[in-house]
Amino acid sequence: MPKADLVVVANRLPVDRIEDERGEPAWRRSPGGLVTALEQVMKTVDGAWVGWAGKAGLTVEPFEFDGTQLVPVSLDEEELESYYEGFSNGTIWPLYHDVIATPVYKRSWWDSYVRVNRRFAEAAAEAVGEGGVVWVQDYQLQLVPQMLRELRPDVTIGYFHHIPFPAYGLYSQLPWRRQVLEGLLGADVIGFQRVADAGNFQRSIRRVLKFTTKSDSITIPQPDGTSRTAVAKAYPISIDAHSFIELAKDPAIRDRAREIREQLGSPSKVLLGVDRLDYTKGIRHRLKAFGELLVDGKVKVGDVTLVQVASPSRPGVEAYQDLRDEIELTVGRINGDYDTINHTAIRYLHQGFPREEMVALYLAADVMLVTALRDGMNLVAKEYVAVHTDNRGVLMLSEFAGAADELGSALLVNPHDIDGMKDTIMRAIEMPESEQSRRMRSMRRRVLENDVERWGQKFLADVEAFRAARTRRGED
Ligand code: GDG
Repeated sequence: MPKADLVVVANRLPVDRIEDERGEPAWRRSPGGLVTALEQVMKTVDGAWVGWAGKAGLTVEPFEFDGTQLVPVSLDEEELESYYEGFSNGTIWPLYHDVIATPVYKRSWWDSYVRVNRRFAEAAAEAVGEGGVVWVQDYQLQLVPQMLRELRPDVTIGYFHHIPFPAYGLYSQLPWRRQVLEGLLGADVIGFQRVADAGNFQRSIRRVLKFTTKSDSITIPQPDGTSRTAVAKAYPISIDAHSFIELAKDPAIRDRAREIREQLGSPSKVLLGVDRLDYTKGIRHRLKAFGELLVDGKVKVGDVTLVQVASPSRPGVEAYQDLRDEIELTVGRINGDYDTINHTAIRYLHQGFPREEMVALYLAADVMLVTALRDGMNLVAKEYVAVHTDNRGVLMLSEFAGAADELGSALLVNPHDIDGMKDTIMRAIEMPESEQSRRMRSMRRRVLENDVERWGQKFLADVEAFRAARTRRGED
């Protein structure tokens, strides 16, 4: 396999394994935002992507897909339980989302996390060319930067953290807090969603490792008495706004949006929630606020409908099974009390949909409800804004989602304040078109200017600066 100049390392490869028409295994590009984000960058360089192929026990040799080398890392059933569902999604995910659910600290999960991170680091070390760049993605791989640095000191390393980084008071619970920080500090550039996340990270560095930080820079003492510098700062991720706008212009999708409203019984207002079924997303709080508005008689079935898409997520993790039960009980109760033969209060869909249908739903919705209790960014908020080319529609956005830093013209809410949420839902429903337009215009400007391509360019430009400095040192 030729060595790559840029290697992306992520938990998942950017492809899904499917069966073609003849029943033969084949690969299809997966729809995620990260894949789209990096597609452009990868096309212009000799790129490779290291990641899990999505099926336990599957061992596949590296192969080329659309001009990129894909390097599958194999994970068996046990590792998926301990590294992925266990340490990543049962320890780190709840801890980093402000312990909304209780993190579980299990030593066997940690051991597996170390082992699997090493496997990813070795695969990346193998794939990258002399003096190349490796870009590590997200919380499942926090140890990879340092492991890789030890294997390949010639390589420049970036790491991007897609979820929040918690305040020190919470982070310090982690029994392996030192090892994780040392793992991340193996990178030259450590990117976060919000300025506050970068600040939390730097504070943990000062408290746990006693290293000094100044502005975005961290000074890391080296064994030989010298020191090196790493940068930790915010690079808010975004969406491929133009591809969403293209879909929003498609007459078939616009027709579908009209059809959705008709099929809901033509209510005067459609409210929408789109989330992975995850306890961080505040779906229960949203349902509570909406349910109380029905009880209070402030909204009437037939007049207002809430569509809630909750795409299936992490069914192997117990907290997610419990959450699903709770949400479905609540939806069933509300609908049981308020539905009529021809209208529903909440159209609940525990399903994934093609992107075209998601855009039709966004277009059909008068109000988008993003009520996360904690969220790294929340791309749904940005997607809703991007497709409303007519500047109609209202975004209600949790102040605990990273997107709130950029989308200050949304109706910002504290999802824990149910009365506040109820008032804001009513304000959204009743908002005059002139105000909708003023707010939407300003949000769209932000999203269109700072799209995902720009995000990738900014991050990689900072990584390149480190690579250039390394080359200069090498030449001295
Ligand atoms: C993590 C961080 C951060 C959802 N259901 C369907 C579907 N989606 C798409 C949405 C959106 C994406 O999935 C979800 O992105 P979010 O940002 O809302 O949330 P996470 O999955 O939690 O992502 C988050 C993100 O990483 C990026 O850094 O923003 O904070 O938690 O694009 O549209 N897409 C389709 N069908 C569905 O049913 N096609």
